[in-house]
Amino acid sequence: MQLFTNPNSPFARKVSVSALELGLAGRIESLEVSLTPVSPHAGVRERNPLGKIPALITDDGETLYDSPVICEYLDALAGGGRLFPASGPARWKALRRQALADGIADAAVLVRYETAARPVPLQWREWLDGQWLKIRTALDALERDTLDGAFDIGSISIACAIGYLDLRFAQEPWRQSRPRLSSWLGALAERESLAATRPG
Ligand code: GSF
Repeated sequence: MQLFTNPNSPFARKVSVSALELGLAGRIESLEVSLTPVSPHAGVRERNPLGKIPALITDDGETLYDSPVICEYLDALAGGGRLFPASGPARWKALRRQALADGIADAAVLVRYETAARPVPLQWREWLDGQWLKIRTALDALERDTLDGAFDIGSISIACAIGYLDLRFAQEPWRQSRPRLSSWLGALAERESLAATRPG
């Protein structure tokens, strides 16, 4: 398999962490690319019409995207039910956590594009504030979440989204008012798959 990826992408990191956890990393060749909406990558666009990473080319020559689909595919390849609970409340909890964390990462990536790629006179303050409101409100929800010991696609996604915040917005003091989330994440970050894929 081949994976269009970048070490600083929170979504591609979800795939790398999942592959390591499932013992599949050795079967995936990384194709490292850099891209933004204003500097697209032709090879990625050929495989993913949305022009986004991660995109996985399977051994059958199919391309899969986006990160939730790729991670669930890898889980199935490894027998299923390991990172994606098969059914019941645990499944919906993991999927909702993934959705919330991916939403944080989506908003953070948009803020990054607006501030790093968009010319300063065109930047829109209220729109940036709107993205930060999503991020902060979602972090507050995670602080209230019962962050149990389950290690699944939910916890992987949270670790990757917040890892991206720490990479790009190190000045954001999110830990100050969220001690539970902070200590939960501190312990999780020691895990081999997360330590090995730390961005930056
Ligand atoms: C989001 C992927 C994404 O935004 C997923 O895989 O879960 N829902 C998708 N990827 C960014 C790179 S990043 O992680 O910073 C991307 O490919 N951006 C290029 C673009 O044209 O938006």
